[in-house]
Amino acid sequence: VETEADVDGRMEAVEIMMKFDERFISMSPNDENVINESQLTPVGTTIFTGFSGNRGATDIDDGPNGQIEYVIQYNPGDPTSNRTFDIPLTLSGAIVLRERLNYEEKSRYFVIVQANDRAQNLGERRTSTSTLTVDVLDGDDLGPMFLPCILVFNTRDCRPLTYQASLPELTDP
Ligand SMILES: [Ca+2]
Ligand SMILES: [Ca+2]
Repeated sequence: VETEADVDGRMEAVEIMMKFDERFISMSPNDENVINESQLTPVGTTIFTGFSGNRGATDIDDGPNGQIEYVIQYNPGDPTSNRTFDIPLTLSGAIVLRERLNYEEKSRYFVIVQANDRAQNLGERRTSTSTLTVDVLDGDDLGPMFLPCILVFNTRDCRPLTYQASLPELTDP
């Protein structure tokens, strides 16, 4: 005969199992990180390591369920942010510049970084996101230009302007 206490005990066990089985991961308390980066920073430079070590997300599960990897997500509100930056080593979380910055074109990026654990079943992976704001600092990268300058598409060169000089015809006295 099953008593009420037995049922209670079983429920409790189930609750505890659920609690310890698979937990959500959470990003660092400062879920808004802001860095400044010069527009002259070379492509390939590591620009942010704030998620490395134990400074990023935490996940207290054991085994793969507690291992964290980081990926940059597409941001619909800032569609170029995920191709301008990259996380080549997902376990390190270090963010690397992948495309040139151009202060004159775009001075701020919102990079959505997702942390996920490595549960074997992809569908069971838990995730958490954090936003890295990258403010681009101006650098001295411009050439001389005649004004008005109409930029040639995708370059920093001006479309050649044509000038016309009219010289009065010289007549012999
Ligand atoms: Ca987990
Ligand atoms: Ca500049």
